[in-house]
Amino acid sequence: MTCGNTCSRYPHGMSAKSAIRRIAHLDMDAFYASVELLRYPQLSGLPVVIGGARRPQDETLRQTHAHQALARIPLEAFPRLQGYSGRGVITTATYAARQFGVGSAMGLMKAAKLCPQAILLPVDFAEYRKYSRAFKAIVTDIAPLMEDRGVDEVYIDFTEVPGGQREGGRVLARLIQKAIFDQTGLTCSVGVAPNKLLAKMASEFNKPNGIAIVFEDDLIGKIWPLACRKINGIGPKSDEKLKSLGIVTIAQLAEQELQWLIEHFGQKTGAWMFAAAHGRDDRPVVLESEPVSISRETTFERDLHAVRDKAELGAIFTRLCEQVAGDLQRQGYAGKTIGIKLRFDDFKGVTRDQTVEHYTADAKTIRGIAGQCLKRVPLSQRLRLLGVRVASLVKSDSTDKFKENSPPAPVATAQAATDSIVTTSQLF
Ligand code: TTP
Ligand code: MG
Ligand code: MG
Repeated sequence: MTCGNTCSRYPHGMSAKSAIRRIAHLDMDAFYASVELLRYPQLSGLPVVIGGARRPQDETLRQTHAHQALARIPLEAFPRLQGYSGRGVITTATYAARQFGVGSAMGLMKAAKLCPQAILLPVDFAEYRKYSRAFKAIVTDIAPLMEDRGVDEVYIDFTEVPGGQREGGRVLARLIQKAIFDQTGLTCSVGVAPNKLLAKMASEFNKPNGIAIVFEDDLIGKIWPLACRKINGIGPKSDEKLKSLGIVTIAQLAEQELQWLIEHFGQKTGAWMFAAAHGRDDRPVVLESEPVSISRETTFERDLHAVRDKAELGAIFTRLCEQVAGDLQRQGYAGKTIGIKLRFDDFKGVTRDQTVEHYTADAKTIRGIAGQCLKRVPLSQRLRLLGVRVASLVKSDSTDKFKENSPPAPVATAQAATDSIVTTSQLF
């Protein structure tokens, strides 16, 4: 007599060996805002936006109420968006604020028009990093194979974790969600799927505080109706191009022949798009995630013009390159894709990059290449922001003086690079 299902940890008599691949993507809900609400619980349920530099009224708030517990500061004492004037940008907003149409990356002045009553708090990165480390430690206590994907998200391999297969991963997802909430007071959303690509999409399905389970069979019903833009790696540019070719949904993308996609997007991207549209992705969950790019950017005090403010702009540009070079050297990396990011006075953005033969972490070299990138942008409009980014990174000690043929780190793939734009843009 065989032992059958009853003594197996896996459903349907499945052995550990044949356990199906279950990958989770966990993303914290309204992360910066939720961390702020831990110290100001009186703001819960209210529209709150986080962004901009610390202002005199923020200091007043803290000083006037220093003798009180922060949780007892009356609502009237909090600064509102109304009347905001300045150049700050929203990092995130509570779900209550999102109902008014405000959200990440929007200028605070625009947000003030949409939701003047929203409470405005300045960013406190140190606090967010503390909670970022805390929630990740809780995850690895339960499921050790975790990949850090930035301040508020991780991938977790559920496949071999006890209970990781139950209800397609829902039981373990619930356990992790509860442990994070019990120990930090923060909520998160989790998607569990056969791979990272689908898990990342699934984690958004039931936000906030939700869980979504996706199986291979769900591709047609749950994934194909979505817009192509929902695929992590299809950015605004590729999306525009797809739209111009008449492709809006993932289903439409999946209808295309591999060869046709390669003709339009090149071998690498075309093949990747084809696989993604069919829900295929075999990237492993890696414990140590290397940074894919290192960048610095600055928003000017006033808009600058490339010709009229040439000297000032040049000095800022050089400083950014020096800072990026310093970051690279301190962290032990060199890169060979140098890029710039500009935002014009009308908030429109543009990026340019160039990949060179040799890896570098040298400020002058970066400045030279970034300068060439800048020449490829029409600069008649005034600028409000300038950024410099170095990507295609390798560990500098793993390179032979950064020679071209040094093995690139495994992270330097098209897809990882796209992931990192999201991650590093949060660090700007
Ligand atoms: P997200 O996970 O994209 O957003 P979120 O956690 O605020 O909200 P959601 O519930 O939709 O996941 O980003 C995590 C944090 O990164 C966010 O709290 C603030 C920061 N961030 C920025 O600073 N700028 C940005 O443009 C974005 C998108 C995020
Ligand atoms: Mg989040
Ligand atoms: Mg996130």
